[in-house]
Amino acid sequence: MSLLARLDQAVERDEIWVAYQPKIEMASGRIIGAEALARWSHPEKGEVPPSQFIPAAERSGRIENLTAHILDSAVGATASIHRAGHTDFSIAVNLSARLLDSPALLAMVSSTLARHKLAPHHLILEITETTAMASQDGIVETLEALSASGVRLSIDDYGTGFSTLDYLKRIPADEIKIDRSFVSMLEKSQSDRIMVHSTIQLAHSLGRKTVAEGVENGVVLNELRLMQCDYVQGYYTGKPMKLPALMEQLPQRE
Ligand code: G
Ligand code: G
Ligand code: MN
Ligand code: NA
Repeated sequence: MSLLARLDQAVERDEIWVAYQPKIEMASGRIIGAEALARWSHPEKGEVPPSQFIPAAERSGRIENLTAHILDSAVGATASIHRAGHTDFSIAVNLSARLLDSPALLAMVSSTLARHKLAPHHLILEITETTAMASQDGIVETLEALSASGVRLSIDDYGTGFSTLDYLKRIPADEIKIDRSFVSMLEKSQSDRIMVHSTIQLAHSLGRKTVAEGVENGVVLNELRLMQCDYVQGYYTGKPMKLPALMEQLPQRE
């Protein structure tokens, strides 16, 4: 059976699950949230990477169903983290460009939050820079409606889209995630260092927060601290992990 034909079943059978990568606040060193990353444990093919099944789901009209499943898991997990006492924890979920056209998106998001009794500002939706850039009026309206509902928005893969800066004004983003291709080169490349530093300054002057992705060592972490980057995410501060492992890393209550 093809990967695609198995996708609906995979959702029903819970073969598709969510890994959580910690997001660290630079100022406190605390885990203040996580990014939800889809995983497919296929019974025959083993671990199928999202770079394979997400595009397949997009092409075949299955992305809405798949995202509903991932969003439900991620928001449910966050509600349980809140019940364990970590009430400022927030969750970031990746949103495919396709979904921004979907009239059902807003209802999907708000019903999921309501079902798990999670306040909207604890959910961050990540859209890639390429999606944000191509934003036609319809998409901007969808993003504005999401933002007005209290959900936060993040621009993912920032710096990879050969963009004009114009869209940064138009998209109500709360946060910019600097792509790991720049972050990983911080140590060695002067031009990447300048790129990252000026992105942080630009974001701050527009009132947005910054996240550096792909932090793989302490030298890079320290450079980002000097640049006053707000949050970091990367293998050095935490790999994507299952929910119980993430919960173990959160500070225990007395
Ligand atoms: O975790 P990993 O490096 O394998 O993820 C690869 C890519 O898959 C990342 O770019 C990530 O944004 C994307 N991805 C992971 N989970 C989801 C998801 O639930 N929805 C969408 N649209 N993309 C996802
Ligand atoms: O494209 P997006 O930012 O949504 O996806 C994040 C992807 O980056 C995930 O697949 C995650 O596994 C991967 N990732 C997270 N931290 C690191 C890191 O420090 N190094 C590398 N190479 N990949 C990372
Ligand atoms: Mn992402
Ligand atoms: Na990214």
